[in-house]
Amino acid sequence: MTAHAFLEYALQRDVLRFGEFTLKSGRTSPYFFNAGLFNRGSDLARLGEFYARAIVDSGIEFDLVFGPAYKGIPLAAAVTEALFRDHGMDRPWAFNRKEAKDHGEGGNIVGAPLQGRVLIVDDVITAGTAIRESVDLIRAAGATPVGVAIALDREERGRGERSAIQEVEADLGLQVIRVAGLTDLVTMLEDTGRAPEHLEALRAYRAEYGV
Ligand code: OMP
Repeated sequence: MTAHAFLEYALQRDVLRFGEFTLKSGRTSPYFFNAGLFNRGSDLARLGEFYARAIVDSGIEFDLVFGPAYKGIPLAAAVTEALFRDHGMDRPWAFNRKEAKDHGEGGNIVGAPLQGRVLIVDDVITAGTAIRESVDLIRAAGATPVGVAIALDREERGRGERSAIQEVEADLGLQVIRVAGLTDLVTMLEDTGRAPEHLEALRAYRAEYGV
């Protein structure tokens, strides 16, 4: 199963770690997914392959891939490359600068003109804060965000009682495409008997913040 293969890879590369981590949302998590540690050429090639497969399987229709600064930028590059290499889909891509620029080419968007149906590529959704910022930015440019592709769905509550993903889908009108989720991780650890000492903590965390 692709999700398990992806999680295996993330564990092997130390991108997925167990311990005690404070999240952006303030929650204390027994695991953390640090996509920045996919820091080799082979990682980008494989990562692009996983995302591209999930995107194509979802059947989503889109005109452009957008990578939000900073971590989304190499992801969007890897994904557009893999969409072309593995699936013959040659799509434009763009990203934003975080800093305002007052000289040179101007503007905060780099790459292809930000227009049409936009697929955002990001690393993780926890409470859904980061994705809202990207949606605002794309709409402000006059384009239409239609979906977001992420590597890991932590399957947590968003701002209210619904899951962050349900909120993103219902409130922002985006189709969420994910390579793997927390349930996949728990199942994989159960099936392989790996990291039994962390499994309990994952279950407890899920009982507290999951949906
Ligand atoms: P939300 O904005 O709450 O959805 O959190 C998503 C962001 O949190 C990601 O874009 C990351 O910057 C960061 N994050 C991770 O990278 N990995 C995790 O496992 C958890 C988080 C997090 O802080 O929730």
